[in-house]
Amino acid sequence: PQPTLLASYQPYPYRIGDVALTFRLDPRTTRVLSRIAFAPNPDRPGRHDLRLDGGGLTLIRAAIEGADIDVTADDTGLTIPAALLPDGPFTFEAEVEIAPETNTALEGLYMSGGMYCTQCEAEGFRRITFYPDRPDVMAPFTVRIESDMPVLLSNGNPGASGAGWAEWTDPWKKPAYLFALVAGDLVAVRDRFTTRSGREVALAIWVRKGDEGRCDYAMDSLKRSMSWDEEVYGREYDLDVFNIVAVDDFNMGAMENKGLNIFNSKLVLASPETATDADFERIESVIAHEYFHNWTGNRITCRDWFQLCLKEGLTVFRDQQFTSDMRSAAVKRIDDVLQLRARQFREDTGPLAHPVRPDSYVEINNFYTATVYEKGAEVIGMLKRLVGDEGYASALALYFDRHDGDAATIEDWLKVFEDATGRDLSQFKRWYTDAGTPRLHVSEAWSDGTYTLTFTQKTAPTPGQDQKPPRVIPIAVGLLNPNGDEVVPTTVLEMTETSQSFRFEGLAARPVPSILRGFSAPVMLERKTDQAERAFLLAHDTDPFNKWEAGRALAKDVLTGMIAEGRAPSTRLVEAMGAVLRDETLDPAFRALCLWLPGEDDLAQALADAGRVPDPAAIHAGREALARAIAEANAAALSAAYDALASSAPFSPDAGPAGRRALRLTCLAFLNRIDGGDRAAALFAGADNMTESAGALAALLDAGRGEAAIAAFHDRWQGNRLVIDEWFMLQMLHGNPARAPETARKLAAHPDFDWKNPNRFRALLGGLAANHAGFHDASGAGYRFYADWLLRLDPVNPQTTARMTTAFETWARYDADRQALIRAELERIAGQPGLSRNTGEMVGRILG
Ligand code: B3K
Ligand code: ZN
Repeated sequence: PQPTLLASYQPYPYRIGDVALTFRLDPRTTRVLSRIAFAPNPDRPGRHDLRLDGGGLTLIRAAIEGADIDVTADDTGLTIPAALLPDGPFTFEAEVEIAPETNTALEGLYMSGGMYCTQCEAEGFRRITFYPDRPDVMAPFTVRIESDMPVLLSNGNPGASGAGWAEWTDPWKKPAYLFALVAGDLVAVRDRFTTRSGREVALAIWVRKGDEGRCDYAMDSLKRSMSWDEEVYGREYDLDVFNIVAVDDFNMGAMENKGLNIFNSKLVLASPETATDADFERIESVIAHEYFHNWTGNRITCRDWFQLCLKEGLTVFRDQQFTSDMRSAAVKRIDDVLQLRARQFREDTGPLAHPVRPDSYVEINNFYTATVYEKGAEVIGMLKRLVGDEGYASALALYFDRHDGDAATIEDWLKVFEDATGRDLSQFKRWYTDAGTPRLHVSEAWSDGTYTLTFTQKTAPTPGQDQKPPRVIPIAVGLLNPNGDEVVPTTVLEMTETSQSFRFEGLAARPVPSILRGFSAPVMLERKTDQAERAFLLAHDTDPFNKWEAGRALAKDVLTGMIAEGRAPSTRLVEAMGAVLRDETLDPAFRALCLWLPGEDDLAQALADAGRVPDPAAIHAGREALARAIAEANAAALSAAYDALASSAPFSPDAGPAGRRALRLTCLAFLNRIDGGDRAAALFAGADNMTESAGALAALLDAGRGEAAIAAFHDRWQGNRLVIDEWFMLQMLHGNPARAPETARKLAAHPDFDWKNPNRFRALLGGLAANHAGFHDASGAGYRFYADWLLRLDPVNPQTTARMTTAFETWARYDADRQALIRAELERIAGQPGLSRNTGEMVGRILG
């Protein structure tokens, strides 16, 4: 297939005045009638054919200005020759037939658990009717739904309705990817919100009967999001209703359709008994994210899909700010950087590396990546640091003012910052156009009270980009004196050259530097230092991110030494961990993060970076050995903390109690290595919430005594799909990794393995891929099993299959045998007749 290129962008030759759609719903033969008012686009003078996108549609009838025309569609759409079109504006009508029941790809109109729902981003609307399915074509929509389903929903405000039909009007012009329709036997949990200018908004979360008791947290998160966006960004909601629908079969997390957000039920439904603290936090942030899209995405959308980061990077940045305000900013920053490194750095240093704004794609759904989302958010964080909080606020005000109603570009975005602050951002723009994570090397010099830091930046070539000119890097630095007092508070150094020095004068003693505070740029810091200095910063740094980072780097040094050189666990680290654990002045959630050892995939990358070939089994064994050493040396403190953190208060999902549970479960994970699972068994028996229940089950599996608990957990929760997903996932992630391929095979044969459901598929197969030592088992059994299932899912659901090929993106790190095994699986997939375009593109890129 031919790639689509950013450089080939052309405006669509027509504009749309309005769109009227009628749906006659039926599982096998849904009729969609459309009436679209077109007018020539003055930005594309001349006469043009009318090209409409469409896929999998049966055309029943098409008409121009009310007169039937004879056209035939191919498998990508239909073209009406200019000769058949009037000179000025005209109306196009079509009637098509589709079969939602057989739509297993979950794109377009499909069915989930007996209800009708839609997913149109990025290019799903063309599976509903013929249309210019591109984000720069925007129009107001009116929708009529005819169905005997009791609840009929679409975008915008409700209009007239009667038995078996309902009408909806969306007054805001929007691109087709924001279209949504839902019809089902649903119940609503309702609430209200009054915007600060006095608009009364009726809020509703629609779920299947029986689920209405698990919507409170989502509703509360929605109201807090609405207030926050008013307070912090001055953005108000703009319709009379805001509807959220939970569906069980969904390819990703959620979707920001105008006025009708559709969510994976995992990100709506929660109660203390069924959801973990991590689930609650994720629900809060995704509810906020989708709500924030109403301004950053919907009111201002993207000109084309290359600009995806315009809405996604910004909306992730906004949801991160929201969570920092609702919870602990330090903990949130650490969590975000952990995710960034685990997913985005991994992507950016491998065969799938691409710019935050890509310039070519075969299948756009393959570009909803950590780079576009999370690195896209980091780039905005850097921009904010460079222009300051006030500069950021005025640039954003200008952005909303200037571009409301537009389909905008990254150039537009940068221009508002330039106009609002007077800064030249031409070099900064490289963060959007150049792929790859810069390595930032630091060296230092000290003489006569002057301390000099010299930085050198270097970015390795990425696919299709050999040259990497220097970028602007904001480096937040603070200096401590040898007593641990801060002598230079956080200062932002602005690096613009390949190599650059910065001097600090008038210091009484050689300082200890704290570099890249708050993780001020998404780079890999390279600095020669020793364990003593890392332990010093862990004890004294005033910047919470760098305090955590020092402990993390220390743990990584120790672990790579243990794994690659057979060194003993470092007593310095073991003691430093004990000190953090006992430091009651620190937030429990922060202490839990400090104690948590780097993951195995992370260690594999660290070893590869150091020029070594990672051995997955040795990594697992090394990490286990260090965890055990920490547990043995700190047994009394861990046990005391574990007991002291027990709570008899009623469950609250708030950050405070959640942080105490996180620390307590971290203590458990260490103690579990020396108590044979006794505490875990007691906790499992007594837990009244899913956080502790799942934590205890994980520990029991790790201790090799999970069997009875696995059975009991399944018995108790077999009616709850989301909890059963967790049940599959925990078994894949915990226990002896050598048995993971076998466990996977056993679970795939379980009657509950409903593999066409993306959550269930991800629980088992995603769980296997996340079990580093199990997935990379030397026999290749993990790879083979995984590839078998990708091949099975591909014809059913190409989008989810393609996304999951990323388990193989790190193949080049490993030894020749594993490389050969992985390549063989990738080639087997690539050679599959009829392989989807989605998976074909991904596998091709991974193979290089
Ligand atoms: N915009 C959607 C993602 C659509 C993914 C299409 N493959 C959810 C979000 O980012 O909020
Ligand atoms: Zn988004």
